[in-house]
Amino acid sequence: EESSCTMSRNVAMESEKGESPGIRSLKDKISQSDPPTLAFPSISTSDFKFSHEKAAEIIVEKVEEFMDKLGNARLVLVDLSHGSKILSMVKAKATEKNISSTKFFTFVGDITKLNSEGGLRCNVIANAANWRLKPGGGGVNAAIFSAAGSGLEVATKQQANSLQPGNAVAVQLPSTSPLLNREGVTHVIHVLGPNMNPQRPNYLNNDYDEGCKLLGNAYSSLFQAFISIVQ
Ligand code: AR6
Repeated sequence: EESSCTMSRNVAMESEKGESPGIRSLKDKISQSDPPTLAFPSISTSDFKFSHEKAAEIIVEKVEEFMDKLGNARLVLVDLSHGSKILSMVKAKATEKNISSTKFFTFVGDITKLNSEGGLRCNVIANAANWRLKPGGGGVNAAIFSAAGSGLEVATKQQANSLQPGNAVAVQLPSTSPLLNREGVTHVIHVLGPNMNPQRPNYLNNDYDEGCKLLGNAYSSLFQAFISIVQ
């Protein structure tokens, strides 16, 4: 019930009379193309142990800030389970602030299988990355690198070797990537959030002044990178 995804199938109706198969399949493709959509996980709230309450506040604040810059594009916060605390908190706050539910909504599913398993086409997905921009390490980072194939690591290295907390880097998937061919994802945007886990690099030692600033920066960088890709 998390989804309010709508498919636009209206163009297909027009491709009836005597058109070449080429034109027809092109129109079918257009009819299947949903609005530009960024699916993103909640940055820093699992392995990096950032406060869910503070993160929910920042997500909604940043989504609101970017609403006017989106055009017909959409933002979707994704998490794995229906019991996700962060999804329910964000949903409640977004409703409170009257944020348009067609331009921003939450969705339960694996971010690497949104199209194949959830029927939600997202041309861009965000990754909660590590500073080395390396595969593995668990969480959504491991899932995305594994689903994208080795081409993502190569393409990422061509863009950047590391990332500072609060920053994002967009990477275009190579044409061979299963994430592109199966899910329709053209870009992955790596985001490094603030870290409140003493076992991980760049530990902030509970400094939420700095942490909130960095998480805000992380979402600004993410949404800005998405807008640059789709406009
Ligand atoms: N699909 C959708 N959401 C997911 C998935 C998935 N496949 N997997 C996890 N989530 P985390 P962080 C959600 O820990 O806190 C890594 O080891 C999860 O429920 O992935 O920013 C990196 O290498 C949570 O809501 O990211 C870094 O070292 C959200 O994604 C470190 O973890 C983020 O959880 C980053 O930690």
